[in-house]
Amino acid sequence: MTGNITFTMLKPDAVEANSIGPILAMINKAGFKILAMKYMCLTKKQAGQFYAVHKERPFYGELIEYMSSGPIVAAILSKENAVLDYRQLIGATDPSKADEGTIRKLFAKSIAANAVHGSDSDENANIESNFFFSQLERF
Ligand code: 3AN
Repeated sequence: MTGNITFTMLKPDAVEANSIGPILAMINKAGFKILAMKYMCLTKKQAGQFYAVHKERPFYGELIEYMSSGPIVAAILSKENAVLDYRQLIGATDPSKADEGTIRKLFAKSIAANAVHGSDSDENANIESNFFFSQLERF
């Protein structure tokens, strides 16, 4: 299925705002199928591993604190052209620059607390999916 999956997290701000249902509805309406899903809290260590590529960025510490501050929903989504189509559905990293109708425009509070994560490449979609889910957890 390479090329047809992406990995997403609904981040602590979206969970806190009771936006899990509305965001999942948008994801399904856009044609994505849910291949795997879990509701969980990340430890600081796990958040640090997941975002290791950003280790040198000034916001790394803030990002790790935030991502381990409350529960998240992690999921693997499947659709043709999943990575690019999902990036389009979620909108720009900075919600003030996100297009109208995108998930981040509708639900994100700030560039740090920006409601959802979406993989930026097929390679990272696989790496991120494997970080959270075993083969037995995919349907
Ligand atoms: P995206 O999530 O759109 O792929 P990345 O990979 O550049 O964006 O950033 C990963 C995460 O780091 C973002 N989702 C956001 O939570 C956080 N982040 C990015 N840029 C900033 C920033 N300038 N200040 C604070 N947090 C940021």
